[in-house]
Amino acid sequence: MGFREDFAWGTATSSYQIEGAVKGEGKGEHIWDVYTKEPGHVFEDHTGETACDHYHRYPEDVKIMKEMGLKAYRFSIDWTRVLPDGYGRVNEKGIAFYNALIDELLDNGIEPYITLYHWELPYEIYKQGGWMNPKIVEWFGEYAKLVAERFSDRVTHYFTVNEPQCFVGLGFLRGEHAPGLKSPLRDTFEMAHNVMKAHGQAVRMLRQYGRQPLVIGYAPTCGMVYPETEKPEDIEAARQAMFALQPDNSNWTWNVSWWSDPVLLGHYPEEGLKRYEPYLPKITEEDMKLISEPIDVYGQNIYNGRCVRMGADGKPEDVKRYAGFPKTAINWPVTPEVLYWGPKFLYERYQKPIYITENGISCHDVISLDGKVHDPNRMDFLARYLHELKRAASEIDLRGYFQWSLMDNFEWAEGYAQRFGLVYVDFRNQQRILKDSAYWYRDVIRENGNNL
Ligand code: GCO
Repeated sequence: MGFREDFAWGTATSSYQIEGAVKGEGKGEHIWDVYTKEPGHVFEDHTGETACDHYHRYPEDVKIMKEMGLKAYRFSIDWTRVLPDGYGRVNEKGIAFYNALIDELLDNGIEPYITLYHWELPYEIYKQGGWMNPKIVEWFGEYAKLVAERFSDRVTHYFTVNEPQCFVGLGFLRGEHAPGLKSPLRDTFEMAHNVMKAHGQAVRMLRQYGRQPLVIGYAPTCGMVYPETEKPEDIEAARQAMFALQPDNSNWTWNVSWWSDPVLLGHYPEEGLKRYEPYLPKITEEDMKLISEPIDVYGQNIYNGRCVRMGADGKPEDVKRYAGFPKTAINWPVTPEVLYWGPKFLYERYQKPIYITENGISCHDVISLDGKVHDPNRMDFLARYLHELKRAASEIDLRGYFQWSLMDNFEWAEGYAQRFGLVYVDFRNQQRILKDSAYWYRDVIRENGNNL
């Protein structure tokens, strides 16, 4: 028992975080291009203008992936690199770039997994209302059709939208990510509904225009929940808490069921329909049919979670973390149990094969005097998390794991201050150095996780 023979051991990245080349290649502007130009939005006013210069250095990066023995690589397409306005005119240079990357991956025996939307909302569409404009459903579909037509002869795995919780919540509700808005709740529920419709439309287009049968999934995120003990009542408490709504409306998007029940089960959670009633847009049967267009696999980005137990009142209660609880450089708690309980609860509820589409840690990595990058904290973190995942792999249909991230990159509002990579990037000169963890991960892949 353990990981299946064809388990997809991979790493993940996203376009704006690594590509660079934002000018001169026919790319249009998206909300992050615009947002990062204004001082005060990102740590020390960093931008993704050059990032890891992956656009020019992808052959070297694929070579590194091969050295690490990766079986799979999850990357995203920048919508505005292929459709500068989000619809209409196609930028052939952008298509050529992704074609070259895909070919390089395949030549090196690495399976490409494409994410359609990792937050690059075309500025042209944003000006027309962005996710508030119902036309975005068609526009996103047009983009998915183009991707299917141009890439699906070679790429069979797709994820539609990445972390809607974050791009709606941080971008439009809390104002911490592009475009930096604090919109009324009513608007954010409308956007969320359109995001899910756009997801459904993309699924339809990928199926219709795919040049072969495709494997299509969704890649949401959220904090997971795990039980304090394995007593049935604590497990039940964790299960309930995992799919519950946020107590606080000002952070409502941080939730699993509102985003996944419609897509996988075809309906919004009852409790939410009641609680959010004053803020909801018109929801039709036809909408729900589109949103729940069947998908093949379920992707989930998992970083950490809360521990709960069943309280004396029969309701889940949080278990307080002890003083000095382990945390990462970005201050996230280290909670390996989420890689067992998270996929397990998700599989139970949604009955779809699961991919962990992201999981990883930021550390204070430095180049040591010996010229290497030693990152014992990352190896320890991954060993603990993957050990839990291995247990899950013996119980549920688990297809793959994408470590976040291949290399250090532009960490949104944190700029380059957070290093999540298995590969160190020296942003002064774009030198790549495999960290100790990259070699450690290579060994895990080689053994198919049997050494965990
Ligand atoms: C995502 C994530 C990544 C982050 C990573 C670390 O949405 O997929 O935000 O882009 O870099 O999760 O925070």
